[in-house]
Amino acid sequence: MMIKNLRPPREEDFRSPLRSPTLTSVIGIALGIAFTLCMITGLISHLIQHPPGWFHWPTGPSWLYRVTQGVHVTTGMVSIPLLAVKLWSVAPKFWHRIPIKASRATMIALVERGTILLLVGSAFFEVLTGILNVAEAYLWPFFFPEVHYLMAWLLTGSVALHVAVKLPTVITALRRPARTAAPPGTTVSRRQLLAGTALAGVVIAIATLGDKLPALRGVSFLAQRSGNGPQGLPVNRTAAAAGITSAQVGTDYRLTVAGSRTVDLTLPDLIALPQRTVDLPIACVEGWSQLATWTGVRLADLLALTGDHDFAEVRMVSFDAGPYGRSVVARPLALHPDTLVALSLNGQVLDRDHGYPARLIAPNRPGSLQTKWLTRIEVVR
Ligand SMILES: Nc1nc2c(c(=O)[nH]1)N[C@H]1C(S)=C(S)[C@@H](COP(=O)(O)O)O[C@H]1N2
Ligand SMILES: [Mo]
Repeated sequence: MMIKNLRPPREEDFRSPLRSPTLTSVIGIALGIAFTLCMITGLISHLIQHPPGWFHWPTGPSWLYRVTQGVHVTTGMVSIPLLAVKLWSVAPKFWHRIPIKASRATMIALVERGTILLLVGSAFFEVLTGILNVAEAYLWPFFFPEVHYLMAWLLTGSVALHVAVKLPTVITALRRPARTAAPPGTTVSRRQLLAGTALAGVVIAIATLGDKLPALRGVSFLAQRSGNGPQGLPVNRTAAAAGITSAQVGTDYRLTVAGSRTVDLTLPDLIALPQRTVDLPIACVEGWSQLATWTGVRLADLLALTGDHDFAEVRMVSFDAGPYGRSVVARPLALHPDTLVALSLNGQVLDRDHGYPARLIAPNRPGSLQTKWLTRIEVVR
């Protein structure tokens, strides 16, 4: 008896009459839309951070990246309940035994099972690493963005193949007249199951998006990062974590602007230059974003000190030797009037955790490229 109960489940063990090709199709389409939006916005974020020669990200509107990255993280989160219900709806198939014979049918069945394994595996990997990244739990030995990006292509390929194979099934299933009542043997109708899944998706979307919409901030439990940090702005990496020393940012501080001419500027030098104040968001790749008021020197004004006008791009170098200690600013953004070397935030001298004495802030740019603790700016011709 015990032994019998311990055997792995069989296809026939799954009895819920709620499972149907129609349910699987409807949820599958929703999941397909969520994954597509997530992939496109993820690809945009990747291209901005690792731009190939042909790619040009516009300098505005300043909130565009905030929106694309918000869509990326939200669609990723919303895909969790969709993925769960989708897998539940086809669960019996995973326990279907393939009769192993030296036949074409066996071959095809095994290949299909293999591609499904890739599909489910890569989907789980992407969603899981995404969630853990949003929670800032780096539990893995690899550099998250690279692996998340590569697996996204595996997932995209698996999804494309899956859609191509299943399209006829989906079309047939959706042509069937809708069954509204609860099927015999259950009290839940398919419509209720779908409504429940949709509700879960909406709750998660609100919980994720809330840090961008002040009215929702109080209920956004998945957006824990909002509001922490000095000067009313979250901190991604603190000065202590980045190993910034008091000597580096004390009275001996110099900002070197290097080009045909090289100038070393003290903090009082920077303060004496014309100041500009702009409202720009920090939009972290991890999903949180927040508007703030920044005051500082236009990057274009600093670059003018070098006498170089035909430069291709500009390199921002931080005291921080970590992965986000350097960034490249393309020429159009470097010359944009709102691109600042900021010295103050929300009316106060920049907190050390926000990049004191000087940090980059530019419109429509991922937070990861808004380099803090600047020590050197290099013109690249
Ligand atoms: N030097 C340096 N600059 C950095 C980082 C970093 O780790 N080192 N983190 C970046 C990231 S990922 C974000 S989201 C923003 C956050 O800025 P804040 O901490 O001032 O809010 O700073 C960016 N600038
Ligand atoms: Mo970030």
